Parts: sequence; C-alpha cells; structure tokens
Amino acid sequence: MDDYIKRAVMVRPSERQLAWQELEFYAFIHFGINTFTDREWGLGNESPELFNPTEFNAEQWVEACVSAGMKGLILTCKHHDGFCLWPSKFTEYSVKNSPWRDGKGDVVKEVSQACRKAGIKFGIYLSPWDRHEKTYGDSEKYNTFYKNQLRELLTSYGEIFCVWLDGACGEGPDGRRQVYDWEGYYKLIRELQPKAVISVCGPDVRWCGNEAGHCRESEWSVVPAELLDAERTREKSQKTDDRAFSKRINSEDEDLGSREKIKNARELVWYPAEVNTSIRPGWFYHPSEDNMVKSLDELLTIYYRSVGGNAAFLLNIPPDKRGLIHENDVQRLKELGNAIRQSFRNNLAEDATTKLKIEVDLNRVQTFDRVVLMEDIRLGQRVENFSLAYRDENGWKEFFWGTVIGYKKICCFKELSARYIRIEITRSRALPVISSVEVYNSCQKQALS
Ligand code: FUL
Repeated sequence: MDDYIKRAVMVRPSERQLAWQELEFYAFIHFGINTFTDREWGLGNESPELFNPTEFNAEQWVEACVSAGMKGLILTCKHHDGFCLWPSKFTEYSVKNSPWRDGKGDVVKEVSQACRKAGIKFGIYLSPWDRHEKTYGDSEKYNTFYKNQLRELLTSYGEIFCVWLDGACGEGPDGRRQVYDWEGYYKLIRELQPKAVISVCGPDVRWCGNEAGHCRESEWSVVPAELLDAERTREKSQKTDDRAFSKRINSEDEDLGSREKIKNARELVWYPAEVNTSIRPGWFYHPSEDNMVKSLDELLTIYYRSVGGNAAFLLNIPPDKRGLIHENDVQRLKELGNAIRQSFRNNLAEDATTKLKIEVDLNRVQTFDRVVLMEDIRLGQRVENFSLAYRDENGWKEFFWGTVIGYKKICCFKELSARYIRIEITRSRALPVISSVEVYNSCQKQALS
C-alpha cells in the first residue's frame, strides 16, 4: 500500500468529533433584531427597543425541532448587527435594553433550558463580525471584548456542543479591518467547554462551502490540513448582503479528499463536513416568505445527500416576530420527521444472519501456509466462527475452520498454492469488522537483515 494511503487511513476523529457526528441532524435558529426589521444583515444601529416578541416560547421551537428528528440546536446569540440575545455585561446592545420581559429576559437561557428539558444538545453562534461594537477594528481591544462574550456564554448556560464561528464579514468603506484572534478563541473554548466542537472557522467541523444545501458526491472527512485555515474559510464566506449567495455552489471545490488531492498533502486531518441551509430563502424570518418554505421533497433530498452522504445537516428555522416558529414551518418539520421515521422504522436486517466474505486476489498463483486476521477491537470482539477457502479449477475449497479472531489470529496450515483466497465469517455477534488480512509463506527462505 502506498505510504500516503496508509497515512490517510491513520487519521482518526477526536472524541468530540465522534460525539458531534452522531447527532447527524440539528437546527440552526436565526433570531434577533433582524426578525423585527425584516432584514438579513442588520446595520448595528437599530434600536434595542425593536426587540419585542409577543409570544416568545422556546419550548415551542424545541418541540418543532424534535418532531423533525433533530438532536441539537444552535442559536444566533449575536449576529453581525451585534445585538445580544443575552444580557451581556460587556455591551448595552442587548435584550436588557429591550421592552421584552421589561429588560429582564434572556433568550439564551430559555432556549438552552428548553433544549436540556427535551434532551437535545445546545450550541452557540457568536458572530465574530460585529457592526455595533465600537472597538471592532481595534483588533486587540475587540478580541478581548469577543473573548469576554464567549466566556459569558460558555460559563453560564451549561454544556455547549458546538461553537459556530461564522466567516461572514462585509466591513464597509470606513475601513475597519479587524484581525481575529482565532487561536485565542479556540484556546478559550477548549478550556471552558472541552467537549464542544468548533465549527466553520474552527478546527473540528468543516463548512461544506455553500449555503444552498449542496453536498459533494464524495464528502471526505480526511482532507489536507490547509483546509483548517480559518482565514481561508473567511475568504469564501459571504461578503455582501445579497440573496444570491445562498444559492451559489462553488464547483471548483468539488473534490477535497480523493487520492489525487491528498497525495502531496503535507499533513492530513479529520475535518468532517456540515451542510447548512435554511428552510426558507432567508436565514431570518420574513413574512413575505411564509409560502416559500422548502418542500418536503427538497428537504428529504438534502437530508439524504448530507446525513446519507457522510456529512451533518444543519437546517435553519427562523422564529417569527411573535417569537414562535411559524405554523407552515412547524408543519413541514413534522412531515420531515415522519418521513424519516417511517423510512427507517423497520430494519429488515435486524435479526438477519450477516455473513461476510472477503476475497483476496494474490495477482498470481502463490504458495502460502499462514493467514493472519485481525478484528478492529476498538469495536469489541465480534467473530465467533470463520473459514478459509482457496479456489482451483473446480471452485472454492475450504481448508481451515476457526472460531474467534479477536486482536489477532494466525491461521497455520499445510502449505498450498492458489491465486484466490476467501475468508468467510460464518458467525459473529455483530457485524464483523476485520481490520487486516495478511498472507505469508513461512517456509520462504529470505535473508533477514
Ligand atoms: C452567513 C451569514 O452572513 C448569514 O447571515 C447566516 O448567518 C449564515 C449562516 O452565515 O455567513
């Protein structure tokens, strides 16, 4: 096997990446000042007085997510406009200066509690780009401010499964050029919430590169380390408030992890993909889009391509001015959940006997007397019985019967000559996971150095 392929196979997910991957499907919630101004990108100068949901109900949001089969929720605690959904100590631009609950409300608290109550994970989105904060552009000062906000969020709302770092930035003609302290942000997140994945402009979860719900045909989790560069992700993120971006797909990036792509990579990393898109055209709620909720078919297609194609699916659902998920979205989410549950209700192979056959082609007739088999014991010990066979002109002939394999089984037998060998797992406690098959001739004399 070529060295670079061996190297690629050795790249493994971290514990936090594994836990995240198992969530498969979770919600994005865009809610904030834009909900009340009918905008996608707020300017940062909207009055906090505008934030006033009349029927805010976090449990209704979570219920809708659960009905779709989602296992987590990521909330825009602060979007690009800088308005904070929690009463941050570090700015006046937050719910504490809004009429909602007389300035005593805390959206982050209520949503995180609703998630916990329903048994789903809670994650945060804290936009690095901030159009309100005066220190933005004075890099050091703003980085401190941003880290202070991160600290508040990471210490006051229980366990956080994800910190979603958006690369979007459209700083205008006033030339405020903020240099983000990505490494400093990561360090703080690791310190305060070591189980949380850092997504998009972060090292754990890779943005699929578009907002259209498009997933690559081959979505590799093992990719060149260059893709970890947060600045590179930032470059590709949205830069102007145009609706076209959410429909664009960059086809140059179609292949990230094929043999050709990884062959000359300096380093390879486990960097699995997440597909993010909105259930409506916009990320925030707009009454004019009430009848533009994606169809069940569209959503199922994205689900099958993402969750069913080695990526996670982050579906955005924007609550409306009432502070509720609109009836049309609620209905669609229920339909989606029902369709998924219905399709995967009955596993016909559940009690079936699973037999695994592995055929080895030695490329020419060769003489051998040892076959070495290994199970991937990280997944436990599974094989109970197996047999070995070789093929001659009359077909397959069994010549060895064994019981357990476990970490390693060296099968010793009288030397024989054949080109094809078959390993058949005839009985196992769960789907067998064979990590290695080797064939030797112990009699072959070769000078050993
Ligand atoms: C983009 C942002 O500019 C959008 O407003 C939205 O938050 C989306 C998820 O990311 O980059």
